[in-house]
Amino acid sequence: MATAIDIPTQPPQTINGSITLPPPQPNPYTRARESLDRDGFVVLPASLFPSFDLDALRAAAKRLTTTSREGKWPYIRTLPKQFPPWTADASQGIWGVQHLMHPSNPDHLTFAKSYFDAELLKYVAALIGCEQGEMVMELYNMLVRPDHAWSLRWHRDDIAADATAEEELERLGKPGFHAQWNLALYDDASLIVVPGSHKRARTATERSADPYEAHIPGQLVVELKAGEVVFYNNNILHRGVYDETKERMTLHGSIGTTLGSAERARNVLQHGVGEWIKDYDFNDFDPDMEKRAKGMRERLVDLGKKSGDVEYFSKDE
Ligand SMILES: O=C(O)CCC(=O)C(=O)O
Repeated sequence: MATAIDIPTQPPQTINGSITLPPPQPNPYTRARESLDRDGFVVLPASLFPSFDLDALRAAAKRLTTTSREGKWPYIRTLPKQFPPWTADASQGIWGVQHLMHPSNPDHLTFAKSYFDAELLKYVAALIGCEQGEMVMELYNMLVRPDHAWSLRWHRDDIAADATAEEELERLGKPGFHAQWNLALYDDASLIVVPGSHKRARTATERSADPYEAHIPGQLVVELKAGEVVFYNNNILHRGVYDETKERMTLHGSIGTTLGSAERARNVLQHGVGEWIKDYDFNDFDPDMEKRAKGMRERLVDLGKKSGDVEYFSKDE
């Protein structure tokens, strides 16, 4: 099981009346980046994000999940399909809700406040290695408990299962140019990763394993407490294993950077964000958030213009 990295805050020590400062602690953003680079994921404690309003987010998440299960929200991840595109047909059940910030969602601002949260964006910039002014708005979706027991196969988000070891290494050697995270609104142990696998080709065991193999050597269940955030490299070997009896409402976001826009175009636009983002109105945001959000939206629209048509990653699965 993974636990959140500990960000210590030590008070000054007093010895014989004089104050000695504690040894300097590494900056928390740097520490998070080191963990992500080393392990392929990093869990951040809820205490780092005091501005997340979990009660408001849960209420908004419940409303949209109910609407989605009733077939009244067309942007859903449907069973039994792992990759986009998904249809709007909820009759076989859902495992995700897409486009939380779509302006037709009455609660879109509640979700947007967590997506454009100033502290979250500081971590995003540090984890990607870019400036705030280079960040690009991408996806904000939600992963929910499926209507029956279900799981995703082992995969890397942007490398096909039949890639050769050379192809895997070539892709893994390039920067990801984005950050992807899960923010759990309820305790969540659905995500399973193989730490360190974001830096190497699959082993012979991993390559020949059943796609739904229950135990891959070294695998680790990422156990999130409500309010915790896991950032992970989306090309780490991972899967989702879902318990239909346990409430799951985990916000699933990604943010990119202009440094890598061409690389990211397919990943983002295959989810259909381009259809509504141009009309997005940020006027209800507080001025700082409005500025951040508008900049990130503009950069996404530019990316859409440059990238043209996009293909789906794995259309039929
Ligand atoms: O359920 C999860 O946390 C993992 C989701 C996932 O692997 C995916 O959407 O590709």
